[in-house]
Amino acid sequence: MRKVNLFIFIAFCLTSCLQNTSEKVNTKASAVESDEMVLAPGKSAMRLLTDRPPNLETPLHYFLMDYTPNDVFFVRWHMSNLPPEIGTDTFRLRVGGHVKNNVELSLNDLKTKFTPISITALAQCAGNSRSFNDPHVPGGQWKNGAMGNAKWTGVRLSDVLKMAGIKNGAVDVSFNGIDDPPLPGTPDFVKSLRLEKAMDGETMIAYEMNGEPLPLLNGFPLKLVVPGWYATYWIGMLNDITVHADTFAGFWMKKAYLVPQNNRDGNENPDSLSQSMEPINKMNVRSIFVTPEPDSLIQTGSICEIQGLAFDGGDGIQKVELSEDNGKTWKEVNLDAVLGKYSWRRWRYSWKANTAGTYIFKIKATNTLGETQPEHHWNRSGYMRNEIEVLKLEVK
Ligand SMILES: Nc1nc2c(c(=O)[nH]1)N[C@H]1C(S)=C(S)[C@@H](COP(=O)(O)O)O[C@H]1N2
Ligand SMILES: [Mo]
Repeated sequence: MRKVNLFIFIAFCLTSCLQNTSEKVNTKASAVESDEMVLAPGKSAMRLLTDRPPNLETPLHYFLMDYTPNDVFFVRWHMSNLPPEIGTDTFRLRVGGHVKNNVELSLNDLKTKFTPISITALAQCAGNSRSFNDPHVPGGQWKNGAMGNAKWTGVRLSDVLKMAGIKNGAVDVSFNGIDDPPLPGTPDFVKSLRLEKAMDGETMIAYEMNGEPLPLLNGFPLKLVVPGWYATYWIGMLNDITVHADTFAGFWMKKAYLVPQNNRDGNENPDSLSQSMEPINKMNVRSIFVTPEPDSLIQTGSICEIQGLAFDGGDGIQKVELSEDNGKTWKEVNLDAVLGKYSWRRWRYSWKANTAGTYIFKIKATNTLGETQPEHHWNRSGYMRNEIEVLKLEVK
């Protein structure tokens, strides 16, 4: 298998993010819209979307595990200037801006001066599953593998902000990582949260993922973890936190990662696009099939173990229903134990393939708020996709 080196200091190609206002990756210079599998540093075989910047997708069968192994956890970067290594002794996290004391923390400070916490949470790219959109939308053509479930260990963001001392009148907190734009003039990837969200006691700075330091390609040494929110906010290689007395107006908050305003499911009509947009935030409810894979051949009379995942923004999955007759009738499937409110939840159903024929299965989750999935889902950027999934199986 081809090995790829994803770390560069000089920009070889014009991968200007300015043209890419959404979750887009450059599909001309170095992208492959195929199923090419590659070995990237620190990673096992993954599907390559682009190599500069690195974008790698997790093969579906790993979703038969409760936690996604670090060596196949999806990778999504906007900027191609990534350092090939980061010195653990010299690394510092800076906290500044509208605070009483500027703070500089080493990794050791974070591990010794704060109470550690662990949260199991699903990281899902806002553009996960974009390739299935109809009409087609430009951007990284992800299948369902731009997500992963992990146990994150680190410190509460609120504890770190309290150490710096927030001044009265603070509104937003912004987060930046070590990665840089390939060209001057390209806006650096900086995201922000409202102060209340930053202080909620769950938003955390993680130094471990599944009990290990984060892989470099997943944001070593520190990643902001915003449980229940799309992973665009989960800034990797985090080394700068700035508190703002005004609304933070960076490119990646004002021009990119926007969804139709006041619309929980993110749906948009292609013929009359929404006029008012807002920054994407909490994940909507969703379920997917993991096994069998589409168009699998099933033996007549056999028991077919159908398995998949369901998840939402942290309100909790209430039920998952499966249809074997293209949506005419539905029955509830069995749910595995809850691993945490921000985790995905695995579901399974043993189906007896009694009679030969073609079967169209559908899967639909409902959360504890009663929110469920639409028959059709689309928006201009291909974000928040949660259309009811269809699986076709042949029984022979
Ligand atoms: N520093 C930095 N953090 C970042 C990004 C980035 O480009 N740079 N991309 C974001 C997006 S859009 C996603 S989906 C997640 C992906 O995290 P992962 O690569 O560890 O899976 O990182 C987020 N954090
Ligand atoms: Mo993303």
